[in-house]
Amino acid sequence: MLIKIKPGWFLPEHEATPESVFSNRRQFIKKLGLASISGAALLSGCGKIQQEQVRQNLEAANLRGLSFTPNPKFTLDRPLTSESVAATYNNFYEFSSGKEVWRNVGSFNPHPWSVEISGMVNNPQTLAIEDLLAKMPLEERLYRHRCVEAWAMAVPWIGFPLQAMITQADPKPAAKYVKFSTFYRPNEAPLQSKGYPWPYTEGLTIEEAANELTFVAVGIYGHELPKQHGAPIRLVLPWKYGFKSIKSIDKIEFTDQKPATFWNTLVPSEYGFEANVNPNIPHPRWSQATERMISTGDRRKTLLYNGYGEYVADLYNI
Ligand SMILES: Nc1nc2c(c(=O)[nH]1)N[C@H]1C(S)=C(S)[C@@H](COP(=O)(O)O)O[C@H]1N2
Ligand SMILES: [Mo]
Repeated sequence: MLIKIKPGWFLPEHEATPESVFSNRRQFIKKLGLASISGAALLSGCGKIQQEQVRQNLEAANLRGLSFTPNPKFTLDRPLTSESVAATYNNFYEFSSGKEVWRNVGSFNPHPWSVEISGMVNNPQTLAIEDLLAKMPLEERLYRHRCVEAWAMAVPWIGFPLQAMITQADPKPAAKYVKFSTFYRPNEAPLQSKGYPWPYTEGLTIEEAANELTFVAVGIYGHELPKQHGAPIRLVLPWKYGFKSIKSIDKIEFTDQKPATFWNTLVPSEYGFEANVNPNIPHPRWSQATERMISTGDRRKTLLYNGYGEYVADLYNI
């Protein structure tokens, strides 16, 4: 994503390392006639050595397995993205403006953790993540994910509907929006010392927040979230562009004011508050008609609401 005031360290995705490295490497390999090298490994930036590093990195993270029930309602129209690709191609600007977030999360310590629920609610509370995990029945959902940068993946999240937390908090009738914030820890997140409007914030209308699709993830691929995916707790909104799915949440606030959000504050002309996936509304600098799957490189047609219209179309009047 490109911002108007462009610091030297900031690059939009298609100019950033992974993309340029991939295309240069692809040209290079073509020249050498090595086209037989796995397209998937190439596109993910995962040569054999990196695959091994990723595997070791995930193992070293010692992620706890979670018990959950698969929710058969949410199935996919495309193959699942491999874990090693999803875990090495992330957006998490607190740690990196490129995709190699997994290499920069070493100092981040998401344990212990709690989430403060405040604002226009009858039951303000601070929930320790351990208590939440013990209390909430966990389910697994296979969801498509679409980044505004036109890449996509499909992954198995573990968590619970946000609605369960909303019911507990018991919002007052005046609450019209829900605001979410990520931690602010410049000592653990190197880019929080740079001039972005930290902490990262996002927002939903109360109707969007209560929608069946709106999911709070505490795990992925059978275990707790690795740091690069937003440990220990994040939002997953599969019908909206990925930047709405805020990671590592520590505050949820109910309010009657539309919350200021991170990307909308930086570049209002490019990143709206609603940000629903829509192939017919181009980003000001690129088309949104198609998307690229990060594991295989397949190009697919973008689906309106990322294919989730049956759940969310009645929230909007387009
Ligand atoms: N706190 C925070 N949350 C964030 C981001 C971020 O930079 N910081 N990036 C967003 C974007 S643009 C995307 S596409 C998704 C990526 O999620 P993933 O890395 O787990 O695939 O996280 C979203 N949540
Ligand atoms: Mo994104």
